[in-house]
Amino acid sequence: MFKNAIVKTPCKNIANGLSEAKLGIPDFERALEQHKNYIKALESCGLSVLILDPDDNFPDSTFIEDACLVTPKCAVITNPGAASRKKEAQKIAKTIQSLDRPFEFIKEPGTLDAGDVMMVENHYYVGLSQRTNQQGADQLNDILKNYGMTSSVVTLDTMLHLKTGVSYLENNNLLAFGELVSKPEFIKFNIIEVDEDEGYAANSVWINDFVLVPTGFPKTFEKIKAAGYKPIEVDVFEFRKLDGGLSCLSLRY
Ligand code: CIR
Repeated sequence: MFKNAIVKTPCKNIANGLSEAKLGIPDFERALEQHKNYIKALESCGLSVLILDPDDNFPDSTFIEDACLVTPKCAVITNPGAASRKKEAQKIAKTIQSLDRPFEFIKEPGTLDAGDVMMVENHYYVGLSQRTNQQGADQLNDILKNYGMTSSVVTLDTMLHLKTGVSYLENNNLLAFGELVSKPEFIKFNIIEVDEDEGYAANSVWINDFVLVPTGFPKTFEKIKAAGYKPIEVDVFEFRKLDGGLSCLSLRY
C-alpha cells in the first residue's frame, strides 16, 4: 500500500522540455489544470500529496519520477541521463533527505532515470535505455543489495523509459506494450497486453487497487477493469506532448 506522493508543479518554461512526440507544444495553463486534477486523483486513491514548487530552470522537472527512486527501505537520488535534467536530482535531494528513510546517490559515470525502474515487490527491473546506462544499473543494484533487495536489467530498443511500455499492477499482473510483451524477463507474469493503437496507456499506475489510466484509451481501461481493479481516467495530454506519462508525474511511497 502507498500512503504518500510527491509531485512538482509544472513550470512556466514547460514548453522548452525535451520531446520527440511531435504532438505540439504544451500549453502551460492547461498543463497546470491537468496537474491539479492529477493531484486530486492521487488523493482519491488515499495518498497524502506533497506539492513541490515549480522551477523555471528545469522545464522537465515536473516529471519528478526520473529524479528519484523511493523504495520502502531507502531513497535513491538519481543521475538523470539527459544533460538538461541532471541538476533536477540535486534539487530534489533536500526534500528526499528529509524523508523517513536513508538515501543514496547514483554517481557519474553512471546515469539512471527512475522512469526506467519498475518495482515488483522486493525486486527492481531496470531498463537500459538512452538515459540509463549499465554503470547506473550496477550502482543501483549494489545499493539495493545493501538493503536486502534485488534488481535485474531489461534492454530497451525503442522505448524512452522502461515504464513507458510496462506497468506492474500487483497480483502478478503486468500491463505491457510492444517490445516488452514478449521479453523473456517477464514471462512469469500474467501479461495484460495493450493494443497497438493504445500504447501510451501502457504507462498506467497502480495505487492501492485503483489504477490511474490516461484518458482516451477505452480498451486498456476495460482490460484493467476486467482484471479486478478500479481504473480512474486522468487527462495528461499536455505532458504526453513531452513524452511524459502518468507515472513520471509523481513519486509514490
Ligand atoms: C524527458 O524527455 O526526459 C521528458 N520530456 C519526459 C520524461 C518522462 N519520464 C518518464 O517517462 N519517466
